[in-house]
Order: sequence, then structure tokens, then C-alpha cells
Amino acid sequence: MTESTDYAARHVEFTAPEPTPEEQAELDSMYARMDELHMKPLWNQIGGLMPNAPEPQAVAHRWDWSELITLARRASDLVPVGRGGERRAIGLANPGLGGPTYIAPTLWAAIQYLAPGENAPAHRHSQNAFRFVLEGEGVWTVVNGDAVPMRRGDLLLTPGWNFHGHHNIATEPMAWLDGLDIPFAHQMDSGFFEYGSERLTDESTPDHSRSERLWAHPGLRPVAFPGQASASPLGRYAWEHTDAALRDQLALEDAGFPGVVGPGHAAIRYTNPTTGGDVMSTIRAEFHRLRPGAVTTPVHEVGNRVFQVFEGSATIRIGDEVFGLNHGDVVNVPSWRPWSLEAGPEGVDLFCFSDHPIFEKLDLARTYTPEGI
Ligand code: GTQ
Ligand code: FE2
Repeated sequence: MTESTDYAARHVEFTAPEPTPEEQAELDSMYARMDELHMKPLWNQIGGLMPNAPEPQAVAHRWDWSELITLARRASDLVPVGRGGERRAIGLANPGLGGPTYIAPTLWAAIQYLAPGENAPAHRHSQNAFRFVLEGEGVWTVVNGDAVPMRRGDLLLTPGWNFHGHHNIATEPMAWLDGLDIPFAHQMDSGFFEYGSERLTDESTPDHSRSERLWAHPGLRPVAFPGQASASPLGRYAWEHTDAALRDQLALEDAGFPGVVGPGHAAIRYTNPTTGGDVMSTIRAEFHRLRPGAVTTPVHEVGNRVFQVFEGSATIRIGDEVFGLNHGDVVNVPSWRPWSLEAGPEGVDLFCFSDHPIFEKLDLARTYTPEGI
């Protein structure tokens, strides 16, 4: 697919009259003086600073799950988990961003690995975090003293400034996907961090966290907690609810009723039960299910998405690129690159997170669907 540009005007090339040798010498000395005094003229960089539409440095990239899990196992043999390093997490670094561990300018994504009996010590930070569990169980994440089970398909939240540590009480190692707004906090110089207790504050392994017992009943909230909270008070979004919601959307489509976002495409957004809005102020989380062969309409969006395949397979088109996606693979969509999904022969289940809430709050969100599609 060629990238459509008819939504935008184009920049006009700025040309000054050809300078005489004397003028050129003056210009050179003026630019040199500006450089010494840490100044730069706008006129020869405006197109780069203010393009007609976003021109992200981040590129679209896919990380293979088999490579991620293999390296996480190797790291587990070679590197202990403990205070200082804090987490055995391997971050995904976007090749277009030139070095830092940013999957996108605003977002961090990592695979974290905990062997049986291991304990990732408690800490807190202003960065918002979640975990999504591709497979396995046996880890509890303790969030401000509330032990939250982590099981296949679950989304677990650790909103900013909540103490959290993870412990594996099972006999098998466990790996999961972490998502945080570390790059956003880093680039904006807004992050704070504190160590918590060395030892686990709660070694219990309840079937449901306290937060679920209060907040995970559909359409119901406890009267004892009125008002709105900017981050969701619910720590665990259990797979059984996600799966049922998606199954029901597709069943309604089969019965001829509306409910799906597009043909053969069911999708849910995880919500903050006190507002109905996003789970955290900077991060949106969604889950998408496509029937076998279903295709989505290409769309340009301001902001960054990251997908992880939960089950099945798909291809994703991002601009002119096409990536095959299998179980566990992670792929990012840079801002404004048009993207569309096509499910493989068994259909596909995809977890997705994005930084879209940031842009919506700042009135910078935009989407564009090329005409004729
Ligand atoms: O589990 O607390 O991937 O603080 C990066 C930073 C995970 C965590 C990461 C973190 C964590
Ligand atoms: Fe953390």
C-alpha cells in the first residue's frame, strides 16, 4: 500500500538569492557566532521541526517470541534478580530511536522472567506499569500490600507510585510482558523512584486480590468508594472476563446484531471502573479478536501502538511493510503510519497497548482513514 498524503499540504522549498562571495563570508561568520552562542536559525530546519504530518523516527519492528523467551531463559541462568537491578526484564529497543530502550518515544515494553522461588523486590515509581500474561501462572504481584495472582491472559495494573514486587511460588518459571511509560517520564524529566521493603510484605497467594473483590463485579461499584480515580483501582483484569466479552461480541454478530468494531473483528478496551475511561492516565490497553481471514481497515493515528499475539496468527501491514505475527510476537506501530491487520487461518487474539490517552488529554489526537477504503 502506498502512503496517502492527500490529507496534508506540502512545504514550499525556501530559496534565498544566491549570495555573493562577500555575503557568503558574512553568512558563514554569522552562523559560526550563532553556533558558539548555542543558537540555531529556524529557516533551514522548519520542514524537519514541523512536518506536514508526523514523521516518526521510530520504525515499525517485530520481535519474535521464540528469541525473546530463549534470551530470557539464558538471562535467568546467568543473572540473579535482586535489589539494585530490581527486575530481570529485557526491554525492546526500537531500531529507529538510536540506542535507548524505548519501543516508542513514550513507551517501554519488556519481557520479564521469574524462576521458581525468586522474588523481585518491592519498589515504586511515578511511571505507570502493567503486565500481560501470555502463558503460565504461579507469580503473584503484590501491589501496595495486595497480592494479585498473575495467570494466562490476565492484565495486571501497577499505576504510578504504588509499591510493587513480584514473587514466584510455583515450580515452573514464568515470563510475561511489561508495559510502562518510562520513555515519556524520562524525556519529560518527570520521574521519581523509591525502594520498598527488602522482604515480601505479603506472602499470601489468594485466588483473587482484594482489588478484584471490590471492583471486578460487572457494572457494579462499591458505594463505600465514591468519586473518580485517575488510575483504575482494579489490579487484575482476569482472562475469563476478556474472553467472554469477545466471544459475546462475535456471537451477536452471528445473530445479526451490532457489537463488533468491524466485520469479524471483536475488540474490548480495559477500563477504569470509576470513570469508564482508560486504565491509567498515559496507557490504553485493549484486546482484539479477529475471525479467520478477517481484515481491518487501514488507519492513521497520532500515537503509538504495541501488539502482542496471544493466540493464532496474523499479518500486520504498517505503511509499506508487512510482518507475519505468531504466538507471543510483539510489533509496534509508529505514530501516523497506517496499519491494518489480517487474521490467519485460525483467527487471531491480540493484546494491544498504546499511548493514545496522552494525546487525547492534550487535544493532539487525530485519526485518518484514507478515502475509498
Ligand atoms: O516490574 O516493576 O519492565 O519497574 C521495568 C521497570 C518492570 C517492574 C519493567 C519496572 C518493572
Ligand atoms: Fe516497577
